[in-house]
Amino acid sequence: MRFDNLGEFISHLERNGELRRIRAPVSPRLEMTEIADRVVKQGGPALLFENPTGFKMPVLMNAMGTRRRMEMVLGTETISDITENYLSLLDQNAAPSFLDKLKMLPRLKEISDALPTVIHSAPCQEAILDPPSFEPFPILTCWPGDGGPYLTLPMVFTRDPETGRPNCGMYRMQIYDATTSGMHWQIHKGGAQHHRKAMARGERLPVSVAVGCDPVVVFAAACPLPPDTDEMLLAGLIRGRGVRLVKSRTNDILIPAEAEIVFEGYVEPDERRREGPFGDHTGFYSLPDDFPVFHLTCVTHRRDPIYHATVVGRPPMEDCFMGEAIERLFLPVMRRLLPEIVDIHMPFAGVFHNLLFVSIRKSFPGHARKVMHGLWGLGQAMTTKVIVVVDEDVDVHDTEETAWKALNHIDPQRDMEFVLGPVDTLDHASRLPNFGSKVGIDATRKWPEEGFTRPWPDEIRMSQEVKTKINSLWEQLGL
Ligand SMILES: Cc1cc2nc3c(=O)[nH]c(=O)nc-3n(C[C@H](O)[C@H](O)[C@H](O)COP(=O)(O)O)c2cc1C
Ligand SMILES: [Mn+2]
Repeated sequence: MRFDNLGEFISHLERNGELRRIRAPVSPRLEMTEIADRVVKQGGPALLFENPTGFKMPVLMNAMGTRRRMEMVLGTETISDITENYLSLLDQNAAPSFLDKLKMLPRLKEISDALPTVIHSAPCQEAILDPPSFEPFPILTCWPGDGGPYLTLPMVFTRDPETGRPNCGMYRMQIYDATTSGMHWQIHKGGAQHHRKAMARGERLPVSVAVGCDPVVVFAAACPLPPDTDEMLLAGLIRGRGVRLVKSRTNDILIPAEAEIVFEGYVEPDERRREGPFGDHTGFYSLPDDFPVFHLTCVTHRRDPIYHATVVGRPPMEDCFMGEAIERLFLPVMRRLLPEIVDIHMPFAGVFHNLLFVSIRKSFPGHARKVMHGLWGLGQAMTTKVIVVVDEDVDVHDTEETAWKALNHIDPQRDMEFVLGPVDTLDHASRLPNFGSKVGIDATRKWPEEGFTRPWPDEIRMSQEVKTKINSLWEQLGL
């Protein structure tokens, strides 16, 4: 099942009993948060608030808030299928032999079908709001201590000022007034990189922000792709059909033609303004800090737009399920660079940057430490605070099993690898913003070649003979 826009996805959710329409008036100020938070924590449906108090358009929340709905978004039976599906496509980049190329021919078509196409008349430009303003939109104030209302699912499009290459990232935007907002791209992200280049040239950076789209496009905006890799191409690969783009009205940025709402504008090179606090996906408020400022110059939208939002906070929240899908999707990419990786898992409580479990096929002394450093050298995994490396017999998706085996297998002083380096902007405990310490825990079996000469015990398991005997007795025992 593929969707061209948010409306088609909503209909699909509704036909499958995955959507609840809420007719009662509910305020986007705190009230929608309280409802969505309770529903996501019960594994409940997507929510369409049809009567946001004080606003005319409906608000969609919790659309991707379960594994099942994330599977619907990505068009896979199970989340783990994603890994298999994209592995072979990604394999293309690995200098294939001639025979491999022949085998890949049908897949090459898949890639060309996935390229974005540019059209000239688009649903997202059916209406123009004059004068441009954020005010008609039911933008949520999520938590009581928040600095204001925030766009929480914006797809922020920029172009590299030197090469013209596009980037799309999801960076929250705090509304300051009718035509200005914050632009919370953290310094490690694509948008921030484009902004640094614009600053070096002393130029304004044009920015277009889409809200609401085919959920694959929304998901792609949150994916940690390498720099200069187009998020819209990834969306096209997952959709099996290229994303249709259209030029923004007031700048040269291409935006998804099927978006619900588009905010066009720019960010000045040197302007900064206090942003925050914001009840964040760590479950804590991120502290106020200075961030770039977005100036709104034009608003276009569909005739009857749907405002798409999420709320983040103490996990599990909707972003956890997006993160889980990202974990599955990027596992083959990590394996390509670190082939000894068997599996990885980031438990929700670790809010992605705090904790990563990785199982490896250990083949040489110090291998676990090599993998930690490899992970800290990979894109956004660079900010992982705690990496736990285990042997391949550990199911990293089973947090109890991982904790049990890892804790049994470590001598803390010997097995911790402390490093200093970049940490997540949302880490409120690091000694400095964006810079601090991280730890890797080598919880693999220790080898004599690593200086461990005591015997290593076996895991306790009953013999198959006894098991079979007890199986045959079992019914008789009435237990
Ligand atoms: C709901 C949600 C909100 C997010 N908010 C931010 C944010 O405010 N700032 C930020 O830098 N990243 C945020 N992220 C993470 C980025 O979208 C993610 O790191 C993405 O890879 C950025 O794209 P880029 O690699 O092209 O910069 C958010 C992700 C989600 C799912
Ligand atoms: Mn990017």
